[in-house]
Amino acid sequence: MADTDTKNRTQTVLKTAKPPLYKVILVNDDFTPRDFVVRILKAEFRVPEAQALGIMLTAHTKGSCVVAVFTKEIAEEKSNRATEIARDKGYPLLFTSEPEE
Ligand code: TYC
Repeated sequence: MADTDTKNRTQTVLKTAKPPLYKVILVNDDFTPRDFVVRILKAEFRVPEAQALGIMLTAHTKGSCVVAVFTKEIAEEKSNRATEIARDKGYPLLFTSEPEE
């Protein structure tokens, strides 16, 4: 009997799903000084000066600009933190996050 036993040799290969990514978006307003926007991009998102200037100008002229892409949790954390720092200084500067298409 024992030698007629069969074994199910089907293997399940588990693939690690990649976490969905979220964009952090900088939103334009009429009140926050340009140099403050550049400073916060450098300090909170580790963006180099020239790139920070480019992101700020794009948001300023087009209404918004993608700053960077992170996992959901990090994107939300960073946009909330940067927005709060601006609020503390009395500026209406807004960072939001949304899923990448
Ligand atoms: N529009 C602001 C000004 O003219 C500067 C600014 C740029 C503010 C980008 C927010 O996301 C922003 N002072």
